[in-house]
Amino acid sequence: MAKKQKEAIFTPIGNDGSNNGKIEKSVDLPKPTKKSHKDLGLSDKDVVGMFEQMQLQRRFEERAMQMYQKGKFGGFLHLYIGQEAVSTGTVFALNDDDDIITAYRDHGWGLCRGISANEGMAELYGKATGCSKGKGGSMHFAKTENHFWGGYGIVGGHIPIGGGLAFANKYQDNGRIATCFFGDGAVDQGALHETLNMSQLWKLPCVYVVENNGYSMGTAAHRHTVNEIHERSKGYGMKSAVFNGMDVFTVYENMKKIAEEVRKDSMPWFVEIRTYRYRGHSMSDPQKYRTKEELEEYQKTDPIQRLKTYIIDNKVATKKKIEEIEEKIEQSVLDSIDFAEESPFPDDEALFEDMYAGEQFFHDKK
Ligand SMILES: Cc1ncc(C[n+]2csc(CCOP(=O)(O)OP(=O)(O)O)c2C)c(N)n1
Ligand SMILES: [Mg+2]
Repeated sequence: MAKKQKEAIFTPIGNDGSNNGKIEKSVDLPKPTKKSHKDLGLSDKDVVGMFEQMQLQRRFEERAMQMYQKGKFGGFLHLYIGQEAVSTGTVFALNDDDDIITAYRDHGWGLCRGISANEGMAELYGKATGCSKGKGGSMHFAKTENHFWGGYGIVGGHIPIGGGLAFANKYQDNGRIATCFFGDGAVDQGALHETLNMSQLWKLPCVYVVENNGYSMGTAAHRHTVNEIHERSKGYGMKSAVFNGMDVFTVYENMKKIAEEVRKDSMPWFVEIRTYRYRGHSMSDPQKYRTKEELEEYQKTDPIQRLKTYIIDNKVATKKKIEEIEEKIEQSVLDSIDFAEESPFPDDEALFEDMYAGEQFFHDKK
């Protein structure tokens, strides 16, 4: 009797990256909100501010990519391009002193939480004027005084720290919540599940958010994980949501509601925000795992273009005003390159500084 042929575990991808002629959508985008900015309680100024912020993140990274390609700095460089509505909608929805922690795709988050283009670019160049004094680089942007805790390179490794931030807020009874962002590649890491369990048990005020951008390095989400990601919450009896991350109003609307609930009830949430990264995983990625057509499909939903059209069509601001903002941002990013290039590298002694938390505490004890 002929042996039954083994079922293929993976759908084969053509060697030319064509996926055998099929356009495979790696992430299904739920429908965006139909509400206007006024329905959401946003002023015209807020909307223009959202545009400005997303445009800054985009131009900063496009220029950073160019400088990297010119060999101006090295190391890893993971770009957030395409995902800007997630950071921007969230930061507008949260209070300024709510905590944010994320993985290594962190430039957009840092800029949104008040790292200037100068401080960001200098950090990429490893200069002492950078947001992490030039000792963190691309993956370790941070601005703790603005409650942005970085920037972590180990997939899922920062998730318990996110839970810890929420624990501290609860312990200090300060009314703040924590938000912890990570990629679809982190959803099967043990650290996530240990943290979800303890968070539900201890009623921690934390929003755990998967930024599902379709891929974990070169592996599409449906090839590395079973079921719908947001359903992970069920095992912990945790409240959850899934929504579109290519529309800044949708992110704002949902994150605002969730943050209010988390603050009121002191209970965690598990959220999946669906988005898409336009560039490779990092700078050395030939992107054989997806087609040009797939990328172009998602680019049609571009969050910045979408908001720009909304602003002009609804007369929130004039086309001229938008162009002025674009020019201003372009100039600030170009200036940041000069600033980074002219800044000094950290002194040798800096190697021994910032090694331990509470150094000040130890000094005080001496
Ligand atoms: C524990 C661990 N395993 C493997 C890696 C190597 N690695 C770096 S990024 C990455 C993919 C993560 O993808 P995802 O979580 O979806 O985030 P994205 O890059 O899409 O933002 C992997 C496997 C790592 N950094 N840490
Ligand atoms: Mg991913």
